[in-house]
Amino acid sequence: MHYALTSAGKRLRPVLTLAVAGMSGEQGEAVLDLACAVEMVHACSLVLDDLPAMDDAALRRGRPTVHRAFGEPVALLAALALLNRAYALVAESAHRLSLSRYTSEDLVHHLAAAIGSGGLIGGQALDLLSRPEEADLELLEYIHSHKTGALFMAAGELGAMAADARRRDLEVVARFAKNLGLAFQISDDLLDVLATPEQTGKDAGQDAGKATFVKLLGIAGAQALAAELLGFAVESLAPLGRRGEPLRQLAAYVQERSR
Ligand code: GRG
Repeated sequence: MHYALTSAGKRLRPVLTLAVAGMSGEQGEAVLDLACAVEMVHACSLVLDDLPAMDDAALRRGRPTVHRAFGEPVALLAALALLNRAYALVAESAHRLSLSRYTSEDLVHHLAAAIGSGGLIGGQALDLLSRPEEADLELLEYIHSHKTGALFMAAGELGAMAADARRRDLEVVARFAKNLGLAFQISDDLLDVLATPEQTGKDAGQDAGKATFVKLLGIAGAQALAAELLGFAVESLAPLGRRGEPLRQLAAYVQERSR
């Protein structure tokens, strides 16, 4: 668990949680714990994704994947333990925040919905089961907005809930995070063909047998779609005014990232 969680990841999802909560001045320990829970879910998903039964990856965050370092049984158990710790941490931190608009159950339920068959797990299942030659843009968007986008959305929404945000602000954050997550996945597809393992910390060409935005649209087309989605993400922040500035900076980071 420690190896999976403390390796050199970018922490983009928990940073999103902290940035959204911070927009409303909520920056205490409970929000930090909530952000850690989001990163635990992400780390769990990476451990599972890397297993021989899925991507069979050797390298992650610049070092051997968890199953290569500790064996498959330990990798599976570490992933499950991270997931369970994440739920417990969300429940505990939501309780400590004593919110007026949301209950602790709301936050746990929200995370569970984002991870389950209508979220990460559903997206991953469709990714594994669909034949790459059959995939069109609609299917690819569905897969990635679930497999990757759902956790970005949950990260943003949990941050908004932690700040007791009004429904309207919650919806703005959800729209922003949805577009950011999909753009992030497209940039991931681009880095898979354009970047080296030294840059990304993972094997290059990992997506070779899969349908990707780069295969469907070409490099320039994928870059254009990512830029368009980031444009939508930034536009959707208009109702937040200057408060949305940290989120604009996150969108700029995704536009420029090289790892
Ligand atoms: C039970 C949580 C859970 C998941 C099961 C395995 C699975 C279902 C889903 C896989 C989801 C997945 C790994 C999607 C890929 C998302 C993606 C682009 C990961 C890379 O994220 P970065 O670049 O990684 O933010 P770092 O290492 O920087 O954190």
